[in-house]
Amino acid sequence: MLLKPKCPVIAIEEHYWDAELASHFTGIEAGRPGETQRRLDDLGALRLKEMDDAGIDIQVLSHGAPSTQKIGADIAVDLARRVNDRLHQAIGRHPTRFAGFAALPTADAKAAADELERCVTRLGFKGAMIHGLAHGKFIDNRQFWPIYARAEQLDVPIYLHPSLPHAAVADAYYADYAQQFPMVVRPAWGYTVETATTAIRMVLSGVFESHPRLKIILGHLGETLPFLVWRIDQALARPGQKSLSFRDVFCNNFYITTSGNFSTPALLCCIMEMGIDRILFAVDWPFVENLPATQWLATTPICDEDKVKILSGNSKRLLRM
Ligand code: GRE
Ligand code: ZN
Repeated sequence: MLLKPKCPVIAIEEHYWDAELASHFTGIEAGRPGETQRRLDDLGALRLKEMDDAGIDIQVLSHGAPSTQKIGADIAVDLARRVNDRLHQAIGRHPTRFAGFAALPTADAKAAADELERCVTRLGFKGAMIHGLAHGKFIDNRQFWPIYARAEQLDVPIYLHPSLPHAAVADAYYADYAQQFPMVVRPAWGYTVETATTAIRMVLSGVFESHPRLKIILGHLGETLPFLVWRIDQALARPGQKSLSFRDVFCNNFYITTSGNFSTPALLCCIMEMGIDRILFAVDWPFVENLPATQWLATTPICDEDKVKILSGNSKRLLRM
């Protein structure tokens, strides 16, 4: 086995499950098959053993999709508080091994901003995670901007995580193949398209003009955007459009993680387009196993100093750990 440099390993897109929150869902959103669900439900021995076996020191925990993004304000505002309080208790049982991202009741953006502040200032959370469309809307919509204003004020990032595509999209784009290839709707492609679209819309919305210090994290090596940033930037700079530098916003306000995408060519592309300081280690456990992630990073053809930045240096700085 290749030795990794001596440094802590912090993984920042690592999921768990809250039974009360999940009781509001049906189908695949209510729980994942077998072993995956057993791991989502575990916040103790099994999780810690799989972290230890792969050399992961700390998981920054977040709920699995769709979290609180499809629950109405009447329920979600109080529910998110209980969910975050329970996560806080779980972190308290292993405070050197776990940290957390908050679940936010996006149905009421003011309440979501207040919950973000409570979670950061009172519970020590590192930011929040939002999963896909919120209540059928893309989250660049102005109704959600109070959340981004507060995140900027608190200087914590918002992690944009995939969730199931809009039902009309799933039907028009994937129905022909969803039976034979259920993953095509999710991590194989559907998640990526939906999340990349959200990120592009965030840039187009002007939210980074109003909130220039807003920080957004994308998983999965940036949901294809580092590969496409040149083309998107060039196309949006053609005449006849509102003035905007896509590259400036993408490379200044966004961070990306290695979750579920352990490709060396893709990583090198990300480093070349965004710089080493914007790339953070993540696995996407338990949807993806820990060991392939740490083994892969150890073998990447980058110097130890850069590996240290990815494995924990960048998250120490961004998440103040
Ligand atoms: C899921 O939410 O079900 C999921 C992920 C990431 C990869 C695979 C997967 O979040 O099924
Ligand atoms: Zn994930």
